[in-house]
Amino acid sequence: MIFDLNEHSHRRYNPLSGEWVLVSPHRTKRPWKGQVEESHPEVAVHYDPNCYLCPGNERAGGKKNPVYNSVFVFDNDFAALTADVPRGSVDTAGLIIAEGERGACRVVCFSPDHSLTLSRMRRDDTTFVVDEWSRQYDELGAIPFINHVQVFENRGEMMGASNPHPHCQIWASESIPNEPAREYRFQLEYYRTKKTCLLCDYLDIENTNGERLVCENEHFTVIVPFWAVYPFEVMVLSRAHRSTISNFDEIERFAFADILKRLTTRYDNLFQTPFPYSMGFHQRPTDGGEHEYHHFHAHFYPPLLRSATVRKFLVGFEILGSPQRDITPESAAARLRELSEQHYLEI
Ligand code: H2U
Ligand code: ZN
Repeated sequence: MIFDLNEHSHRRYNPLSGEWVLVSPHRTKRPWKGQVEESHPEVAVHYDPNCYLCPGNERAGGKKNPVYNSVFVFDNDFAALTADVPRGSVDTAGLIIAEGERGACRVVCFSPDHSLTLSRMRRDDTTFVVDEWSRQYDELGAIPFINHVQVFENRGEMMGASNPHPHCQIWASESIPNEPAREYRFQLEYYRTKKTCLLCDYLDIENTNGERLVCENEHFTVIVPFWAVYPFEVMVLSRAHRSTISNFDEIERFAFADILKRLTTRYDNLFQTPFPYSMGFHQRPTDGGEHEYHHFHAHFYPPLLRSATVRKFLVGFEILGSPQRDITPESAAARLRELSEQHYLEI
């Protein structure tokens, strides 16, 4: 028997995290109903008087939103990280360890229109959001004690988003969070050994092969990574070696808005439903270092598996052993690739 990635159980290595994912392709031989949920397009509510993110409304903390007409940013009223934490640490025998952590949390409303999503916003309007992400990275990163800026969006109730109004969060912190810290370490090791960028080299392989490509434009490529854990997980990579959004020029900022719209439209079209996900950007640390080894990318982690209601849970073997997947990244990419870039609600 000859080892075949499409047939035999195997584990795949994630060179960004040093972890393995178990892939069991034969399990997809279980009948696939190709089930499409009935879509229930709700009436679009452009303004919701009870939404704490809509223009002019009062937020839970008592502050009032201005009547904004583009992007709107505010300090999170329930910030997980604040600037006023006293310095301090605990270390008992190297086993009970804690450190004070300072930071800042903000909320970015993408649009005054309560009904919109990244998939349905105009590219020009999303470009204003990209501009704001860039400004926020620079502004928060310039605070002396901030060493990392994490932009992320939780979309959909399934992912714990508190509100459908199009928005994301930014958590800027003193220390570098686990996920980016690990990626920096692996990218740096690769850069030291090979003298090239890990993700530039990876992108070259994916471009030659094309099996895991979802869509691309002149400046960005969307792929289902070889080591993806979530069924329709993707990475958005800048084609040029950039390390932050604030390194993008004007054309790249527009191209980034374009690729986000195209990807999220494909996602929504997959099960004809607003597709839930957590996404975020990994940009270089803001500690003043060059970090030339780091390559800008976005991760999208969507939980849906084979319909609008069947989701993947990381349970059992996955939280006690290793994560596992049935449909291969190659077949997930093929499905995303064949979808239209015209949103199902706009046909
Ligand atoms: P999520 O939908 O990803 O939970 O983001 C909403 C954030 O908005 C959340 O972090 C904040 C919550 O703390 N928030 C305010 O800052 N003010 C409010 O009035 C309600 C929610
Ligand atoms: Zn709203």
